[in-house]
Amino acid sequence: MDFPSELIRFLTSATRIAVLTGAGVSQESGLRTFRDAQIGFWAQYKPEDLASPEAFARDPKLVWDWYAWRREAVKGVRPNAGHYALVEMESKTPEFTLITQNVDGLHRFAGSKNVLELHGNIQRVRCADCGTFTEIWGDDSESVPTCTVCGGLLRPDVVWFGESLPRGELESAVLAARSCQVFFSIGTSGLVQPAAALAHAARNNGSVIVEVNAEPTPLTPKVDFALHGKSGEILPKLVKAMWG
Ligand code: BV8
Ligand code: ZN
Repeated sequence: MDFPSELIRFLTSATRIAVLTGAGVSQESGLRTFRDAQIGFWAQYKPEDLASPEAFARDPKLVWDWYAWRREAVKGVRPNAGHYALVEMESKTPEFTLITQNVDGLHRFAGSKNVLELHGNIQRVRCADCGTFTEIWGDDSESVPTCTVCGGLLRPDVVWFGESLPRGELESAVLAARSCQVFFSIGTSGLVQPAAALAHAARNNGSVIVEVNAEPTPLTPKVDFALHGKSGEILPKLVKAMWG
């Protein structure tokens, strides 16, 4: 794949790069994206109908079991070439911020340092009432495990629809989008707010916007460079074209 020489020139001279990733960057590791139809038992549910406080209040066991199933899926996969290309890009860029919507932890697992997890992390579990984090919990198949401190129900430490994003991470992400010279939007359909607004904040700041995605998205008409294909294939080639 040849890249426009103008894009390579921008990237090699940039000292401040911000990247937003979505579930698409983990697809080649074998994780289904959020919007992909669920499989097996879970095919009967839409993710948006499970990833919410209302769903958890209505049927905590069903929601807990969905996350337990996804936690196991994450344990079984490894970062792909796209994750590692972003580690390399970070090592070559003075100011690099990796903002992710993903909850799988694969960017840190691959070695990325400055990672902002806007939607939390599925490997972390906390009490729905007192917020105490825990690494261990009973695994009886009848009920949702409870907090040893207050007896409240345990839940995954992810941001559900209708819940606010972690303030610190969101503020840092907005700062990075507003101050970067190049903003990448990678493997995301750009449908979920407020994460999707970051690309527009970067654009208003005059950043060069680069989209790397398997298919066009609502952002595509507004980007400077649209690289359509698999991030695990495009990103390593892009890093090679930038730094040999
Ligand atoms: C909030 C954690 C309010 C949980 C997730 C109407 C209009 C606008 C906004 C709203 C609205 N109604 C409601 C809202 C707000 C809502 C929202 O945005 N809804 C959307 C659906 C319209 N947002 C919220 O509720 C947020 N909170 O707004 O709070 C508030 C304010 C003040 C006070 C109190 C409350 C919270 C949003 C966070 C939700 N949690 N995840 C979990 O994972 O279980 S979001 C979830 O969706 C994932 O994090 C994922 O990243 C994200 C997007 O899902 P996907 O589509 O799977 O992934 P992605 O978008 O990344 O798409 C995959 C892309 O990759 C595709 O384009 C595909 O082509 C591409 N691809 C696939 N393979 C590859 C590839 N690309 C490259 N290479 C490949 N190999
Ligand atoms: Zn508790």
